Amino acid sequence: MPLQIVRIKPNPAGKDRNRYGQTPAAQLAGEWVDFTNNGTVPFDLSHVELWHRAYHHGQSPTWDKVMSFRGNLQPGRTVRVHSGSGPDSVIRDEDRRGADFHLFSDKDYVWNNKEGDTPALYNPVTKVTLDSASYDPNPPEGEVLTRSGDKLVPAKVPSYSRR
Ligand SMILES: [Ca+2]
Repeated sequence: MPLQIVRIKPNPAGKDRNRYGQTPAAQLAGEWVDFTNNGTVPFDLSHVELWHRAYHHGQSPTWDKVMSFRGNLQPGRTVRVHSGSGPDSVIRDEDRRGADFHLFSDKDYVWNNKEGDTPALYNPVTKVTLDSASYDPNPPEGEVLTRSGDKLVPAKVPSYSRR
């Protein structure tokens, strides 16, 4: 499939909530996932949805829809879906780099820390999963995970393996 989930920052650095129990918009926008059109022709996003694994107390996880899209994604272009509602001006430079389009899910934090997660691109008309990739529980804080096979993994080499 030309559409591929390529990167995710599931656990932005810093506290999830401030001391008033609120989430600053820039902090929320620091949680994001990227997908790219790796094909050679424009990809129609009008039947594409982004989903994830939602965990509920004591129950099996379910698939929950994060958002849907519209328009055509040109070859080689990357969409970044930020958590929260923006506006665009709250996106920090580090969270802006590396993507061509920035969208907001209009949701609170989406990507699980404790349980890990599986971003999936789904076509609800054909009921085909276009792409999905998982990451392990407890992703490092502030880390961008990159695609490797069917996983999203930390890019940095752990210091203990550098001897
Ligand atoms: Ca998270």
